[in-house]
Amino acid sequence: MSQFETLKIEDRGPARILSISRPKALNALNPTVIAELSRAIEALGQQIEGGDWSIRGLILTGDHPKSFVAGADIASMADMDKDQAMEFASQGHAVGEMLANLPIPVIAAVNGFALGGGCELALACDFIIASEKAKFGQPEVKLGVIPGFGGTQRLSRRVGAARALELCVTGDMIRADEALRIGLVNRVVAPEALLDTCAGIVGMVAKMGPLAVKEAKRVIHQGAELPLPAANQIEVEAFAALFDTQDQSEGMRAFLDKREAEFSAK
Ligand code: CO8
Repeated sequence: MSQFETLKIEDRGPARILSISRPKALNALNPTVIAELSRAIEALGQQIEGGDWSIRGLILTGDHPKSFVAGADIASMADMDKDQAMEFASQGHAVGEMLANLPIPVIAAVNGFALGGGCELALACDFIIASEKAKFGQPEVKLGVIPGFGGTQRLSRRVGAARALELCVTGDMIRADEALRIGLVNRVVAPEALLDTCAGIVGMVAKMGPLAVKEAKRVIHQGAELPLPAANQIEVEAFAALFDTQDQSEGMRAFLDKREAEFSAK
Protein backbone atom coordinates (compact mmCIF):
# COMPACT_ATOMS: atom_id res chain seq x y z
CA MET A 1 0.00 0.00 0.00
CA SER A 2 2.09 2.91 -1.23
CA GLN A 3 -0.61 5.50 -1.74
CA PHE A 4 0.80 7.57 1.12
CA GLU A 5 3.74 9.96 1.23
CA THR A 6 4.11 10.07 5.00
CA LEU A 7 2.62 6.80 6.24
CA LYS A 8 3.69 3.20 6.05
CA ILE A 9 1.08 0.50 6.47
CA GLU A 10 1.74 -3.09 7.45
CA ASP A 11 -0.66 -5.79 8.57
CA ARG A 12 0.76 -8.20 11.12
CA GLY A 13 -1.87 -10.88 11.64
CA PRO A 14 -4.94 -9.08 13.01
CA ALA A 15 -2.94 -5.90 13.76
CA ARG A 16 -2.71 -3.00 11.35
CA ILE A 17 0.43 -0.97 11.97
CA LEU A 18 0.40 2.64 10.77
CA SER A 19 3.88 4.17 10.95
CA ILE A 20 4.28 7.90 10.54
CA SER A 21 7.28 8.50 8.34
CA ARG A 22 8.78 11.96 7.94
CA PRO A 23 12.29 11.11 9.11
CA LYS A 24 13.84 14.48 8.24
CA ALA A 25 11.51 16.23 10.70
CA LEU A 26 11.38 13.50 13.35
CA ASN A 27 7.88 12.62 12.03
CA ALA A 28 6.45 16.06 12.82
CA LEU A 29 2.78 16.41 11.87
CA ASN A 30 2.17 18.64 8.87
CA PRO A 31 -1.15 18.95 7.02
CA THR A 32 -0.16 16.05 4.73
CA VAL A 33 0.37 13.67 7.67
CA ILE A 34 -2.94 14.70 9.21
CA ALA A 35 -4.77 14.27 5.88
CA GLU A 36 -3.15 10.88 5.26
CA LEU A 37 -3.90 9.68 8.79
CA SER A 38 -7.53 10.66 8.23
CA ARG A 39 -7.69 8.73 4.97
CA ALA A 40 -6.04 5.61 6.40
CA ILE A 41 -8.25 5.56 9.50
CA GLU A 42 -11.40 6.24 7.48
CA ALA A 43 -10.57 3.39 5.08
CA LEU A 44 -10.08 1.00 7.99
CA GLY A 45 -13.34 2.10 9.60
CA GLN A 46 -15.20 1.55 6.32
CA GLN A 47 -13.62 -1.88 5.89
CA ILE A 48 -14.86 -2.96 9.31
CA GLU A 49 -18.28 -1.34 8.93
CA GLY A 50 -18.54 -3.30 5.65
CA GLY A 51 -18.26 -6.52 7.66
CA ASP A 52 -14.56 -7.31 7.22
CA TRP A 53 -13.25 -7.87 10.75
CA SER A 54 -9.85 -9.24 9.73
CA ILE A 55 -8.15 -6.29 11.46
CA ARG A 56 -8.86 -6.32 15.20
CA GLY A 57 -6.53 -3.57 16.46
CA LEU A 58 -4.71 -0.52 15.11
CA ILE A 59 -1.19 0.31 16.22
CA LEU A 60 0.10 3.84 15.60
CA THR A 61 3.84 4.31 15.74
CA GLY A 62 6.70 6.38 14.39
CA ASP A 63 8.99 5.09 11.67
CA HIS A 64 12.14 6.52 13.26
CA PRO A 65 14.58 5.08 15.79
CA LYS A 66 14.27 8.05 18.11
CA SER A 67 10.90 9.61 17.41
CA PHE A 68 7.23 8.74 17.56
CA VAL A 69 6.16 12.26 16.56
CA ALA A 70 8.13 15.36 17.60
CA GLY A 71 5.06 17.57 17.50
CA ALA A 72 3.22 19.52 14.91
CA ASP A 73 5.53 20.75 12.16
CA ILE A 74 6.84 24.09 13.39
CA ALA A 75 7.96 25.16 9.90
CA SER A 76 4.45 24.73 8.52
CA MET A 77 2.86 26.46 11.55
CA ALA A 78 5.23 29.43 11.77
CA ASP A 79 3.37 31.64 9.30
CA MET A 80 -0.16 30.47 10.00
CA ASP A 81 -2.74 33.08 10.85
CA LYS A 82 -5.52 32.56 13.38
CA ASP A 83 -7.94 30.98 10.89
CA GLN A 84 -5.33 28.60 9.53
CA ALA A 85 -4.33 27.58 13.07
CA MET A 86 -7.99 26.95 13.87
CA GLU A 87 -8.34 24.79 10.76
CA PHE A 88 -5.14 22.82 11.53
CA ALA A 89 -6.09 22.14 15.15
CA SER A 90 -9.62 21.17 14.08
CA GLN A 91 -8.23 18.68 11.57
CA GLY A 92 -6.08 17.19 14.33
CA HIS A 93 -9.13 16.85 16.57
CA ALA A 94 -11.06 15.21 13.73
CA VAL A 95 -8.35 12.52 13.62
CA GLY A 96 -8.79 12.04 17.37
CA GLU A 97 -12.53 11.58 16.89
CA MET A 98 -11.97 9.06 14.13
CA LEU A 99 -9.66 7.03 16.35
CA ALA A 100 -12.20 7.10 19.17
CA ASN A 101 -14.97 6.01 16.79
CA LEU A 102 -13.09 3.04 15.33
CA PRO A 103 -14.76 -0.14 16.58
CA ILE A 104 -11.38 -1.70 17.47
CA PRO A 105 -8.76 -0.68 20.05
CA VAL A 106 -6.08 1.76 18.96
CA ILE A 107 -2.68 1.48 20.62
CA ALA A 108 0.02 4.14 20.44
CA ALA A 109 3.41 2.40 20.29
CA VAL A 110 5.64 5.26 21.40
CA ASN A 111 9.23 4.61 20.45
CA GLY A 112 10.94 7.96 21.12
CA PHE A 113 9.92 11.63 21.23
CA ALA A 114 6.18 12.14 21.73
CA LEU A 115 6.12 15.91 22.03
CA GLY A 116 3.37 18.45 21.53
CA GLY A 117 1.04 17.13 18.85
CA GLY A 118 2.89 13.80 19.14
CA CYS A 119 1.98 13.40 22.81
CA GLU A 120 -1.53 14.50 21.87
CA LEU A 121 -1.77 11.94 19.07
CA ALA A 122 -0.65 9.22 21.50
CA LEU A 123 -3.30 10.41 23.97
CA ALA A 124 -5.95 10.23 21.24
CA CYS A 125 -5.25 6.50 20.98
CA ASP A 126 -7.04 4.20 23.44
CA PHE A 127 -3.85 3.53 25.37
CA ILE A 128 -0.11 3.92 25.11
CA ILE A 129 2.64 1.33 25.26
CA ALA A 130 6.03 3.02 25.50
CA SER A 131 9.55 1.96 24.76
CA GLU A 132 12.15 2.60 27.48
CA LYS A 133 13.45 5.35 25.18
CA ALA A 134 10.15 7.23 24.95
CA LYS A 135 10.01 10.87 26.04
CA PHE A 136 6.78 12.79 26.50
CA GLY A 137 6.14 16.50 26.76
CA GLN A 138 3.94 19.43 25.85
CA PRO A 139 6.57 22.02 24.90
CA GLU A 140 4.16 24.39 23.11
CA VAL A 141 4.68 27.14 25.70
CA LYS A 142 8.31 27.37 24.54
CA LEU A 143 6.87 28.43 21.16
CA GLY A 144 4.43 30.92 22.64
CA VAL A 145 1.36 28.72 22.17
CA ILE A 146 -0.50 25.96 24.00
CA PRO A 147 -1.42 22.40 22.97
CA GLY A 148 -4.07 22.47 20.24
CA PHE A 149 -4.84 18.81 19.67
CA GLY A 150 -6.24 17.79 23.05
CA GLY A 151 -3.12 18.13 25.19
CA THR A 152 -4.76 20.35 27.78
CA GLN A 153 -7.85 18.12 27.93
CA ARG A 154 -6.94 14.48 27.31
CA LEU A 155 -3.73 14.82 29.32
CA SER A 156 -5.64 16.23 32.33
CA ARG A 157 -8.17 13.45 32.12
CA ARG A 158 -5.42 10.83 31.92
CA VAL A 159 -3.02 12.07 34.61
CA GLY A 160 -5.03 14.69 36.53
CA ALA A 161 -5.15 18.47 36.14
CA ALA A 162 -2.20 19.21 38.43
CA ARG A 163 0.26 16.96 36.59
CA ALA A 164 -1.07 18.09 33.20
CA LEU A 165 -0.65 21.69 34.25
CA GLU A 166 2.93 21.14 35.35
CA LEU A 167 3.78 19.58 31.96
CA CYS A 168 1.89 22.21 29.94
CA VAL A 169 3.36 25.25 31.72
CA THR A 170 6.97 24.11 32.07
CA GLY A 171 7.26 22.43 28.66
CA ASP A 172 9.36 19.84 30.48
CA MET A 173 9.96 16.38 29.00
CA ILE A 174 9.43 13.23 31.04
CA ARG A 175 10.90 9.82 30.44
CA ALA A 176 9.01 6.57 30.05
CA ASP A 177 9.41 5.49 33.68
CA GLU A 178 7.87 8.76 34.91
CA ALA A 179 5.10 8.49 32.29
CA LEU A 180 4.33 5.03 33.67
CA ARG A 181 4.38 6.30 37.26
CA ILE A 182 1.81 9.02 36.54
CA GLY A 183 -0.43 6.74 34.46
CA LEU A 184 0.18 8.35 31.09
CA VAL A 185 1.27 5.00 29.63
CA ASN A 186 0.07 1.48 30.36
CA ARG A 187 3.42 -0.32 30.02
CA VAL A 188 7.07 0.29 29.30
CA VAL A 189 8.99 -2.30 27.31
CA ALA A 190 12.41 -2.66 25.67
CA PRO A 191 12.55 -0.80 22.33
CA GLU A 192 13.00 -4.03 20.37
CA ALA A 193 9.92 -5.55 22.06
CA LEU A 194 7.61 -2.59 21.42
CA LEU A 195 5.79 -3.67 18.26
CA ASP A 196 5.67 -7.33 19.29
CA THR A 197 4.11 -6.35 22.60
CA CYS A 198 1.44 -4.25 20.86
CA ALA A 199 0.80 -6.93 18.23
CA GLY A 200 0.52 -9.46 21.08
CA ILE A 201 -2.18 -7.33 22.72
CA VAL A 202 -4.07 -7.19 19.42
CA GLY A 203 -3.64 -10.97 19.14
CA MET A 204 -5.40 -11.35 22.49
CA VAL A 205 -8.19 -8.99 21.41
CA ALA A 206 -8.61 -10.99 18.19
CA LYS A 207 -9.73 -14.02 20.20
CA MET A 208 -12.55 -12.02 21.85
CA GLY A 209 -16.02 -11.25 20.57
CA PRO A 210 -15.63 -8.36 18.08
CA LEU A 211 -18.95 -6.74 18.94
CA ALA A 212 -18.21 -7.02 22.65
CA VAL A 213 -14.81 -5.34 22.15
CA LYS A 214 -16.47 -2.60 20.08
CA GLU A 215 -19.06 -2.01 22.80
CA ALA A 216 -16.52 -2.07 25.64
CA LYS A 217 -14.58 0.70 23.88
CA ARG A 218 -17.69 2.74 23.07
CA VAL A 219 -19.16 2.49 26.56
CA ILE A 220 -15.88 3.37 28.27
CA HIS A 221 -15.38 6.45 26.07
CA GLN A 222 -18.99 7.63 26.22
CA GLY A 223 -19.28 6.93 29.93
CA ALA A 224 -16.21 9.03 30.68
CA GLU A 225 -18.14 12.12 29.56
CA LEU A 226 -21.15 11.46 31.80
CA PRO A 227 -22.15 11.41 35.47
CA LEU A 228 -21.84 7.88 36.90
CA PRO A 229 -25.56 6.94 36.95
CA ALA A 230 -25.99 7.89 33.28
CA ALA A 231 -22.74 6.14 32.38
CA ASN A 232 -23.84 2.99 34.19
CA GLN A 233 -27.10 3.10 32.26
CA ILE A 234 -25.19 3.11 28.96
CA GLU A 235 -23.33 0.05 30.19
CA VAL A 236 -26.55 -1.77 31.15
CA GLU A 237 -28.08 -1.07 27.74
CA ALA A 238 -25.00 -2.23 25.84
CA PHE A 239 -24.67 -5.33 28.03
CA ALA A 240 -28.30 -6.24 27.36
CA ALA A 241 -28.10 -5.46 23.63
CA LEU A 242 -25.23 -7.94 23.26
CA PHE A 243 -27.65 -10.69 24.32
CA ASP A 244 -29.29 -10.16 20.93
CA THR A 245 -26.11 -11.25 19.14
CA GLN A 246 -24.95 -14.62 17.88
CA ASP A 247 -21.58 -13.90 19.48
CA GLN A 248 -23.16 -13.95 22.94
CA SER A 249 -24.79 -17.34 22.27
CA GLU A 250 -21.60 -18.71 20.79
CA GLY A 251 -19.33 -17.31 23.53
CA MET A 252 -21.38 -18.71 26.39
CA ARG A 253 -22.17 -22.00 24.61
CA ALA A 254 -18.44 -22.49 23.86
CA PHE A 255 -17.59 -21.96 27.53
CA LEU A 256 -20.17 -24.54 28.60
CA ASP A 257 -18.98 -26.95 25.89
CA LYS A 258 -15.34 -26.41 27.03
CA ARG A 259 -14.18 -25.30 23.56
CA GLU A 260 -12.84 -22.12 21.96
CA ALA A 261 -15.54 -19.72 20.78
CA GLU A 262 -15.80 -18.97 17.08
CA PHE A 263 -17.13 -15.45 16.89
CA SER A 264 -18.77 -14.11 13.73
CA ALA A 265 -19.29 -10.44 14.65
CA LYS A 266 -23.04 -11.01 14.30
N1 CO8 B 1 8.63 20.57 13.52
C1 CO8 B 1 9.46 20.69 12.47
N2 CO8 B 1 10.68 20.13 12.42
C2 CO8 B 1 11.10 19.45 13.49
C3 CO8 B 1 10.31 19.29 14.62
C4 CO8 B 1 9.01 19.88 14.62
N3 CO8 B 1 8.16 19.74 15.63
N4 CO8 B 1 11.00 18.58 15.54
C5 CO8 B 1 12.17 18.30 14.98
N5 CO8 B 1 12.25 18.83 13.74
C6 CO8 B 1 13.38 18.77 12.82
C7 CO8 B 1 14.51 19.68 13.24
O1 CO8 B 1 14.26 20.99 12.82
C8 CO8 B 1 15.68 19.04 12.55
O2 CO8 B 1 15.67 19.41 11.20
P1 CO8 B 1 17.05 19.78 10.43
O3 CO8 B 1 17.85 18.52 10.49
O4 CO8 B 1 16.60 20.17 9.08
O5 CO8 B 1 17.67 20.88 11.22
C9 CO8 B 1 15.36 17.56 12.61
O6 CO8 B 1 13.95 17.47 12.85
C10 CO8 B 1 16.07 16.85 13.75
O7 CO8 B 1 15.81 17.58 14.94
P2 CO8 B 1 16.94 18.08 15.95
O8 CO8 B 1 18.23 18.29 15.21
O9 CO8 B 1 16.40 19.23 16.72
O10 CO8 B 1 17.09 16.77 16.86
P3 CO8 B 1 17.54 16.71 18.38
O11 CO8 B 1 17.71 15.27 18.68
O12 CO8 B 1 18.67 17.63 18.66
O13 CO8 B 1 16.29 17.29 19.21
C11 CO8 B 1 13.95 17.47 19.74
C12 CO8 B 1 15.08 16.59 19.16
C13 CO8 B 1 14.17 17.68 21.23
C14 CO8 B 1 12.66 16.68 19.53
C15 CO8 B 1 13.91 18.82 18.99
O14 CO8 B 1 13.92 18.57 17.59
C16 CO8 B 1 12.69 19.64 19.32
O15 CO8 B 1 12.64 20.29 20.35
N6 CO8 B 1 11.71 19.63 18.41
C17 CO8 B 1 10.50 20.44 18.57
C18 CO8 B 1 9.56 19.82 19.57
C19 CO8 B 1 8.35 20.70 19.77
O16 CO8 B 1 8.43 21.84 20.16
N7 CO8 B 1 7.17 20.13 19.50
C20 CO8 B 1 5.90 20.81 19.68
C21 CO8 B 1 5.51 21.53 18.44
S1 CO8 B 1 4.05 22.53 18.69
C22 CO8 B 1 2.77 21.39 18.61
O17 CO8 B 1 2.95 20.21 18.48
C23 CO8 B 1 1.41 21.95 18.71
C24 CO8 B 1 0.32 20.97 18.31
C25 CO8 B 1 -0.89 21.75 17.87
C26 CO8 B 1 -2.00 21.05 17.15
C27 CO8 B 1 -1.66 20.00 16.16
C28 CO8 B 1 -2.82 19.58 15.33
C29 CO8 B 1 -2.50 18.42 14.44
